[in-house]
Amino acid sequence: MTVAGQLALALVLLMTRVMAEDSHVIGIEQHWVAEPPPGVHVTAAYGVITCRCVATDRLVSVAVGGAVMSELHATTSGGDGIVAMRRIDDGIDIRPGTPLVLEPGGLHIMIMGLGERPRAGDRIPATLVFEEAGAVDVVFPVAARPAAGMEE
Ligand SMILES: [Cu+2]
Repeated sequence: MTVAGQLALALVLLMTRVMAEDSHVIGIEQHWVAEPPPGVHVTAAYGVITCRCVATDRLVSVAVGGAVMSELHATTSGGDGIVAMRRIDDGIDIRPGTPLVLEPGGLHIMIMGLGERPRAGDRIPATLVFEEAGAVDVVFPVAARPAAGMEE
C-alpha cells in the first residue's frame, strides 16, 4: 500500500472511531418488553445499559411509544417475603464500566396505559433520557415472559 493509501486508511479508521464514540456513549443490550397477558395494559421493559463515559451518568426518565405513562421502578422484597414496587423519582446512576441491569425482580421500566396490547415479535420505540448523554432512542422487541419470575 502506498503512503497516501495508508494515510487515507488511517484517516477513515480514525473518523470511524470518533463517530462511534460520539454515537455509542450509551449502549443497550438484551433489551425486551414483556408481552402482557390478554386484557392487561401494564408491562415492563428490561435490558442491560452500558455507559462509555468518564463520569457517572444518570438515567432520569423514559418515554415509551404508545404508552400513557412510563416510569423507572425498583422491585423490593421485604424480610416478610412481600414483593412491592416503588417508583424511582430521582433517576438511576450509571457508572462507567458498570452495566445498569434492568431485569424481572429488580429495576425495570414500568409501562402503563398501552393503547394496544403488545405481542411477542412487536417492536416498541422508546426514548431513554440521561442527564449527560441526553436522549437515546431504542427499540424494544416484545417477547413472552419466561414461565418463572412473574413479578415485575
Ligand atoms: Cu413496576
